[in-house]
Amino acid sequence: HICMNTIGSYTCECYDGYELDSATNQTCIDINECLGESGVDYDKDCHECINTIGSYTCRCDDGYELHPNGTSCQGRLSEYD
Ligand SMILES: [Ca+2]
Repeated sequence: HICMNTIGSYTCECYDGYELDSATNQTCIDINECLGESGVDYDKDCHECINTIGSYTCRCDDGYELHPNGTSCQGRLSEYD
């Protein structure tokens, strides 16, 4: 993660998919996007959200497959493939 000195202290920023541990404000920890809201914290087309370190992935309903971006589901018979 990235830390910046400020006057008398310092602050840290985390890479995408991570957030500062609120207990210490010093360690970046994975965000569990799946605990959030569908369409806000994870893709609304993600049928079953599965948290991963630094990101998340999805398990898709029958007839759907994981989108190449790994974070949503798309119809298997899509004409847009
Ligand atoms: Ca995550």
